[in-house]
Amino acid sequence: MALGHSELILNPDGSIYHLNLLPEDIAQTIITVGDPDRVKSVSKYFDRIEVQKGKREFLAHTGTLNGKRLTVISTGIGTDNIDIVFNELDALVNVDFQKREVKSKLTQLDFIRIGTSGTIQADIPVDSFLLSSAAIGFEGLLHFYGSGQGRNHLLESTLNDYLDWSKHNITAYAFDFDENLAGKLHGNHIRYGITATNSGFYGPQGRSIRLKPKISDFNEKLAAFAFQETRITNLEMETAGIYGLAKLHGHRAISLNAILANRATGQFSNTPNKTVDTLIQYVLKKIT
Ligand code: R1P
Repeated sequence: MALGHSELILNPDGSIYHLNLLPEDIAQTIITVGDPDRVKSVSKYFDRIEVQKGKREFLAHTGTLNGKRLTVISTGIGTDNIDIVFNELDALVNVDFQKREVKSKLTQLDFIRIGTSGTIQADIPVDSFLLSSAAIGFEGLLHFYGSGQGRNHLLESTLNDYLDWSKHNITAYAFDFDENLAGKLHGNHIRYGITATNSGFYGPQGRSIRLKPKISDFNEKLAAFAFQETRITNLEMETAGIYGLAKLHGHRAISLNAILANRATGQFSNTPNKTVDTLIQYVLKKIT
């Protein structure tokens, strides 16, 4: 059945509503970054840039590096934006825009997030790199999809039982990374851990400037959770949504974070731009 004009919204030039992109504008390997300014920090390393388009916080550059076609796109902050970016990127490859119908054959995309994050573990230094082996979402995005089949139920139930935060109306969901894609990005200095994603930067990450978070031991409680020899390592605002929506759409995703803050020791990186640039160069070398 054809998708209605209110459901699959296309701009007059045939591009998808928010991203302003045409199907031919994107590559099969897509780097996502939060900050629109980080898009050019990635594409400046491309040999050639063929597409530069954007709308709102969603800026995309597509080009080639060492013969491989790549797209880098900014998502802005938060999983509300991840919902838009992942549904629309999927539609660009898996929906026939002329017929307004889902194509019968799936095109699989590879997503690599290059993000920034704060660790909650005292022994993880600032300026280190962390690959999320799983992500837990407290912000609720995946509760709006029939996502049972793709979730890590054991992690989810073990964590929710341990936290006992349903009394605060907080129930986490959990998804794993794509192991094969992670294998491609592996390196000696990459750390692994479970990433916690939430809906804000202050209260939802246990930060207090003037307002006190309702759960006073939020970070400490997460930091003390152990699951199959892994632990919760860091807090940010996108990875759980990325892992969930990539899995449900049949795509592969991994999230790499430059650790800029250590919430347990109170430190912040003295060289955040250099650290992010080093991570960008590492990723580009690994995937091309
Ligand atoms: C908060 O400052 C933002 O930085 C982190 C968080 O997830 C949030 O989006 O990631 P990015 O640097 O990729 O945006």
